[in-house]
Amino acid sequence: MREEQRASDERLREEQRAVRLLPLPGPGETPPRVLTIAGSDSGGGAGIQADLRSCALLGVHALVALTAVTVQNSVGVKGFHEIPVEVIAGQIEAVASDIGVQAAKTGMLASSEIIATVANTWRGLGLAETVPLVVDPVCASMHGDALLQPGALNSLRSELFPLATLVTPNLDEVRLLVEVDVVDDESQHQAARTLHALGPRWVLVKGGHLRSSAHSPDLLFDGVDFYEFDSPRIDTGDDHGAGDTLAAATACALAHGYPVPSAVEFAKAWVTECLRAAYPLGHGHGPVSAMFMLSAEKTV
Ligand code: PXL
Repeated sequence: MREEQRASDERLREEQRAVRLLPLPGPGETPPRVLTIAGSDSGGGAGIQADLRSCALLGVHALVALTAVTVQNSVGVKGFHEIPVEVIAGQIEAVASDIGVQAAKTGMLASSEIIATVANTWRGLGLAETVPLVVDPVCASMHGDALLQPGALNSLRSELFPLATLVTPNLDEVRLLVEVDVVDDESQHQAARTLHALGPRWVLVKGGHLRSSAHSPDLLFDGVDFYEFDSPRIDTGDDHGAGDTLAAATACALAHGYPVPSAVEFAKAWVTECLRAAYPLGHGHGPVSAMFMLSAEKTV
């Protein structure tokens, strides 16, 4: 009986691993590359720091085009410094021309000038036709501190969205971008249709901010079909970096050649596990944690 129980536990663990894992590179094998075009979080919870953790723990090599340096901790964002646009374009060109990129994601872009630079560089390098691009339209931190100039919403909609394979707004971002207040299933479908009309190939309207629900229903739309991804709501105040993590994991799966619905399904399972493993940090909100993937079984 105990043997049977052990075998069944092992099967369950195998199934969980299968959900979480992308194909891993062998020793000495070059992994797929994901470019993150995003800001730095000095508190280490969100932004490129979150992206790098998810990429590493999913066996993907992350490339970085840094857009801004935030001054923040677990309590809030005190300010940020924008990286000059030539330096942002230079980072994208340098890595794309030499190392090669299988998928990319954008996070904090801060200003209209930076959005225009990213869009023009992406198009100019001929990446728009060949490399999947996940656009996480970051507007504010979880504390409500602005991470994007209010006037830059238009640039996001008109310049970046048409280049996106997938856009991944949360409900606050949906309200800002298309003025749809998502309160139920019907308004979530309406938001997806309105966002899709702006030009991205796919839209994921994340339901995680529907606080009243016991579930976290995300809705994916390609202009024809709707796909629903549900997961239990993980009730934690330590969810800093959840959106970044979802977008990064989606980009990792796309870099492996997954179709968009499978990539989103994988990323949703990934972020749910990261939410389960979230930890407190400082005096405010702690981060979601990809470190649940680290195993104590291996030693050096
Ligand atoms: O989670 C959105 C986000 C993205 N990028 C940076 C951030 C935040 C939230 O605080 O600081 C740099």
